[in-house]
Amino acid sequence: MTQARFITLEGSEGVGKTTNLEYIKTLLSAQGIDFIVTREPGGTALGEQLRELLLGHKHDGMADETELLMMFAARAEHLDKVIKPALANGQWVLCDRFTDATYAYQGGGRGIDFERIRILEDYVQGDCRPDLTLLLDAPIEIGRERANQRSAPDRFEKEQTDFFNKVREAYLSRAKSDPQRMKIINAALDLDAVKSQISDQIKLFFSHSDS
Ligand code: T5A
Repeated sequence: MTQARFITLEGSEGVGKTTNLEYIKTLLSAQGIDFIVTREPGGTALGEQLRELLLGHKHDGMADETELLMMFAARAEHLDKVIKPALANGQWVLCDRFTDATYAYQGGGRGIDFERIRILEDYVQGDCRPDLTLLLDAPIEIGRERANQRSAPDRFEKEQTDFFNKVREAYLSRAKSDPQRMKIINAALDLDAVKSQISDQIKLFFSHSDS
C-alpha cells in the first residue's frame, strides 16, 4: 500500500466513534501502516480553540452561518497544518468527523442549503476528500442514551430529537449517494458486532488500496 489514505469516521451523538477509532488504530497498526489520528472540529491549536467556542455554552444561540463558517475555518487550518502535510508525507490520516458532519449537522440539522456547503467545501478543501468514510448508524435514542451516560451535554447534544433525526437522515442520504466511499455500519449492535463490520470494511478497503 504505497499511497497514503484519508479515512473518516462519522455518525450522530454517542454512536461509538471514539470507541471504534481505537479499534481502527489497531487494524492499521497490524498492517504496519504509518498513520496519524485527528478530529474535527479541532486537530490544531487554533481548531481546538474554535471547538471550545462551538461546543461550549458561552455562545448559545450563535447564528447558523457563524457555526458553519467556524467549522470550515477550523477545517482550513486542519487541512493546512495537519491533514495535507501528513498525506504528502505518506502518512494515512484517521479523522474523527469531517465534512460529512457539516452536511449532516449544519445542512440536515440546521437546514442550511447543501449547495452553500458544497461551495465552501470546494473552496476550503480543493480536491481533498476522504477515501473511505465509515458511517456509524444507530437510532437516535440509542446514541443519546450512550452519550448521556458519559458526560454533560455540549451545545449540540442539547438539541432535540427532531434535530438529530434530520442529522441521521442527511448522513444516510449522503451514504446512499456515495456508496463507494461511505460505508454504513450498524452501530446499534453490541460492540463486538460493530467491530466485526468495521474490520470487514477496512479489509475490503485494504484490498482495493493494494490493487
Ligand atoms: N459537528 C462537527 C458539526 O456540527 N459540524 C461539523 O462539521 C463537525 C466536524 C463534535 C460535535 O460537533 C458537531 C457534531 C458533534 O455534535 P464530538 O465529540 O466529535 O463532537 O461528537 P460526539 O458525537 O459528541 O462524540 P461522542 O464522543 O459523544 O460520541 P461517540 O464518539 O460517537 O461515542 P463514544 O465512542 O464516546 O461512545 C459513547 C458511549 O457508548 C459506549 C461507549 O463505551 C461510551 O460509553 N458504546 C457502546 N455501548 C454499547 N454498544 C456499543 N456498540 C457501543 N459503542 C460505544
